This record gives sequence, C-alpha cells and structure tokens, in this order.
Amino acid sequence: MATPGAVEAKGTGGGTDKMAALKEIYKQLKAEVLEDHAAEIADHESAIQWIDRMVDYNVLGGKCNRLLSVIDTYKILKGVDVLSQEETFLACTLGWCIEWLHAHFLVLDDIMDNSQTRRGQPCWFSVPQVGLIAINDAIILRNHVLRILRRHFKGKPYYADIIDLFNEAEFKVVSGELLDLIITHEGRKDLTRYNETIYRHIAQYKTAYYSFYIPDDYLDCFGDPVFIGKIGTDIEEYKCSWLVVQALKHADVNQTSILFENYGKSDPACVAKVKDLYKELNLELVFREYERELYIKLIANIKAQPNKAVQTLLKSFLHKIYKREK
Ligand code: DMA
Ligand code: MG
Ligand code: MG
Ligand code: MG
Repeated sequence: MATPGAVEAKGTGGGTDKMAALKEIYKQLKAEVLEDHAAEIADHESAIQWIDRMVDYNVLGGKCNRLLSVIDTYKILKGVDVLSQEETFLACTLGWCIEWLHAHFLVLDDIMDNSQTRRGQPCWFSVPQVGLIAINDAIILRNHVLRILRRHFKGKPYYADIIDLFNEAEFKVVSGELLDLIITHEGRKDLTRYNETIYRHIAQYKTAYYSFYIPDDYLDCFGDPVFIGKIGTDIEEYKCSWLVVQALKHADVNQTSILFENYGKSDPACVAKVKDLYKELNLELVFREYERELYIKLIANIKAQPNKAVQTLLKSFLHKIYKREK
C-alpha cells in the first residue's frame, strides 16, 4: 500500500514530496491493472511488459493538472485542509483515473492529428513497433479506468455516478473531437466556414468537459516545442483553431488570400507564411488581450457565485491555466 499521508505534506502546491507520493499511488494502480491482465494472459509475459511500458509512456510525463484538481476540489468542497488516509487515497485514485482517460484521448488524438511529439517524446503510435497497435492500446487505457474504479469504488453508494460521469465526459470529448476533425474537410478546405462560434463549440466539447474550457491553440503555433513537449500541427492539419479564426477576422483582402493559399498545407514554406501573417496581424497581442479580458470576466462570474467553497474551487482552476506557457 502506498503512503497517501505524504500527499498532504506539501498542501496543494504540487511539491516534490507530493508528486513522489502521487507516483507511489500510480505504481500501485498500475500494478493492480497489470495483475488484472495477468489473470487473463499470464502466459504471455511480453504482453504484460508491453502494457507496463505503454502505461508509463502515456499516462506519465504530463503536468498532472487534472489529477491535482481532483484533490484540490475534494478538499475545497469538504472545507478541510487535511484528508484522512482513505480519503486521500481515493481522491488520488480518482485523479489518476482522469489522467488515464486523458492518456487514452491523447494516444488517439495524436494519430488523428498526424502529430510527431507529445510531452517531449515521440507520440506513442510513432514509436518503432507500435504503429496502429496504439489504437488497441488506447482502448486498453480506457478499460483501465473501469478496472481501477471497480477495484476501489465498487460498493460505494456513488459508484454508478462516477462511472456515469466518466461516460458522459467521454461522450462529450468524442463529440468535440468529431467536430474538430470533420470541420477540416467539410466543404473541402473552405476557410469561410471557420468562425468564432464553431471554434467555441469545438473547444468546449473536446476539452472543457474533462479538463478546462480553454484549449491550447495559441501554444500549438507559438509555444516553444521544447517547453510544451509537442510540435503543433494545427496549420498543416487545417484546424479550426483560435488563431486562424482571429486571423480571418482581422485580415485585409491580401492577407486573406495568403491564408487561403497557404493554410492546411504540410509544405514548411506555407506554414511559415501563415505564421508570418499571424505575427503581422499581431495575434500574440490579440491573444494576451483576449486572455486578460476573459480572466476579468471569469473572476467576476466566480465572485457572483453564492457558495464560497465553489468560488475558491473555480479560482484555483482558473489560476492553474491563466497565463500558462505549457
Ligand atoms: C485534443 O485537442 C483534445 C483531446 C481530447 C486530447 P488538440 O488536438 O488540440 O490537443 P493537442 O493540441 O494537445 O494535440
Ligand atoms: Mg492534437
Ligand atoms: Mg486534435
Ligand atoms: Mg491543440
């Protein structure tokens, strides 16, 4: 059994001790799902090793914002600073389930987006020997969520509600991913179809329901790949991203034609032209301003919440992503 008590040691700041304790719980959860696999295919040691490596490769290495949010949320809503051992363990376990679900989405998303890197390493499907086995691996990761929930929450009065919540979140994410994917070829690369309303629907569905409302379109183009751990593909993949929607909104006739000619092409020269245009249109400034205005609006909305605990919770979420660089 891990030592969940240590998770309390550093409060909610994400310190090293805290991460070490969370990692211990992760190791336990992984060992348990591997046991479940072994119960089925114990004779196939290489398959168990494959899953072991696949889980480490895809579940670890992220910022763990979602995991940390679950623990924060539980404490804030309960109105306590310190949780019992059991409560801590269950909150962390639930948090890891969201990280596992996130890993499931990312493995599939990277295949569909033709991405090269994620969290500073090659996308799982592009690792030698993996390829499209990654699809089955992603399904395995989704199954792990259910195994973990069954092992640790079955018998709790809220077990069915938790499963329902995960299903609901998944339903919304796959709806968002569908919008994100089909808008790129609906109307055969017609940029006139891209606008803020469509952009908002995509963003809302593909990321909001299981994490945060604001996706990382800006970082996809202007983030430092070393820092964000991935190389953006939004321009090449003709994505209806925040940047292209803003560019269309601010461009004059000439600039619009540059967009129409170069957006959605994998030729690096075309990508560079789009990025140059984004810079010419000062979209970084537009983004900073948008982010600031949204922040002010959200803080006002949060302050209007009657429940103080909910206010604290929403502020803690907001501060996890405001002005983020990765
Ligand atoms: C991905 O949106 C959404 C999910 C559910 C993983 P995205 O493709 O813009 O994400 P990223 O930029 O991280 O690939
Ligand atoms: Mg992607
Ligand atoms: Mg995507
Ligand atoms: Mg993105």
